[in-house]
Amino acid sequence: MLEDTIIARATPPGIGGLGVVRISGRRALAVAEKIFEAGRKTRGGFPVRRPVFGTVRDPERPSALDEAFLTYFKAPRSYTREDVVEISAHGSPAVLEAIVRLGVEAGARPAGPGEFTLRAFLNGRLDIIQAEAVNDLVRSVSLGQARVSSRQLGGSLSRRVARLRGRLVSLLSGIEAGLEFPDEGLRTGPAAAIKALASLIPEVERLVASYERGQAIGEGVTLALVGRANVGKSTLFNALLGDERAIVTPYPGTTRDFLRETVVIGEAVFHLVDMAGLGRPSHPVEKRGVALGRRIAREADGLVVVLDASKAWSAEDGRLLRGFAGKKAVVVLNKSDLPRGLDERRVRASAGSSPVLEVSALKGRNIDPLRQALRTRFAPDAGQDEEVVLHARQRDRLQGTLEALKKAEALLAGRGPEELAAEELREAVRLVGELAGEVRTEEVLGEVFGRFCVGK
Ligand SMILES: Nc1nc2c(ncn2[C@@H]2O[C@H](COP(=O)(O)OP(=O)(O)O)[C@@H](O)[C@H]2O)c(=O)[nH]1
Ligand SMILES: [Mg+2]
Repeated sequence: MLEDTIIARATPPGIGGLGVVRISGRRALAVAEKIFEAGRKTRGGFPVRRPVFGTVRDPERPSALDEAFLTYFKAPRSYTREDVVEISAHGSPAVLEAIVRLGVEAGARPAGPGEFTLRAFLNGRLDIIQAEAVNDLVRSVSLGQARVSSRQLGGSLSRRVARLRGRLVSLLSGIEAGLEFPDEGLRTGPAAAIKALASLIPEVERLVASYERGQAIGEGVTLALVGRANVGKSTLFNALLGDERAIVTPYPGTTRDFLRETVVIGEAVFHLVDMAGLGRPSHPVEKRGVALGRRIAREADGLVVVLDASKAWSAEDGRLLRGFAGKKAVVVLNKSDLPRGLDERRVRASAGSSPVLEVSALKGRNIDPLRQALRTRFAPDAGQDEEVVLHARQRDRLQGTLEALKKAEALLAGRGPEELAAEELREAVRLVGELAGEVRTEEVLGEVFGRFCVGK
């Protein structure tokens, strides 16, 4: 599989000042020599890690295609640990496509999405968590995510997982030694094992819990704006986005399906969804909009419940607040610029633990405090160096590990057979191994590298 040499543009499609084509594999240099001519003759081939100026040319044609810089990274000191050549030309799609085509004619094969990173992984340059971090980093839309991903690319999470695995393995082997050679005093007895688990379990729990924050700075948290028609949801949506995106009208029920836009607040990414009101629809189109709205609200990570503070409390407000109980929410009393009609105590009584904020979406009043409230509620800050789990794949393995550890603890505490507890620990070791890709399965590779395709 790694016999062949691959080529692809490394910069995004479209026009740019510069565009880069990358070649990796044994024949990278040979391919580059066929299509690139150095401006000055370089004795003994291309220098390593130093750009060389020259021209890209079709071996079949006399005139040059473009001026370019070529940089040669000699194996194993390259991104993929293979010989890598990067050709940095002008960013014309036609030129870059031609360079790739010439490279293919010269013996390279077009690379698939994520294939350079896959090679870096297969050649042991990155583990799987780091490979995921590369993909996250290039896709990050917030500096918070970029920072976390950059640290994970440096191996912070991998080291943490490796330490965890080490501790699990030594606990397991202590128990196994006891099972195999009961008389040699090597054994880790149930009491010692329970003690070890008591410190391992909270550590895994913390990692599992960090996924919520990871979501906020990674894929983003989906927040649905819900409320009756005309309470000002679309106006608030625009105020949070800072522009006119949703259609605002004084007529109830004009947002008939939904709008979704992304905002970054602090380090957190939010996808705000503005929908049709959840009141009583009359028009059939509106009815469909309302049904869709209910589904979106149910599936959202959290809600912004919008009430009209200028209107008296209605049974519908109560239904709205109760209807979504059990979902994380922030309650907004909008139209606070108008004379107050709503009894705030009733709202607070029904809002449970959700914060309640007064704003005026129309006048832009209190919008920043609302932004901060959304951040605290849905993306609580962790310490600067706190490790964050960004992927469902990682979270699932950690969750499985946690369950296995808890079962092992319960078995040991209940004086169940130690062999069964050891079995649970083996499962935990296997899952943690999959987490960092030490245990390589087709499934894990597919899960991770499948996501590299454009559009995730
Ligand atoms: N006075 C006042 N009017 C508002 C405020 N927010 C929205 N409105 C008005 O309320 C009406 C309905 O707003 P809209 O955003 O379309 O409500 P939606 O049906 O919930 O999306 C429009 O006439 C808005 O200008 C506010 O904070 N104060
Ligand atoms: Mg609307």
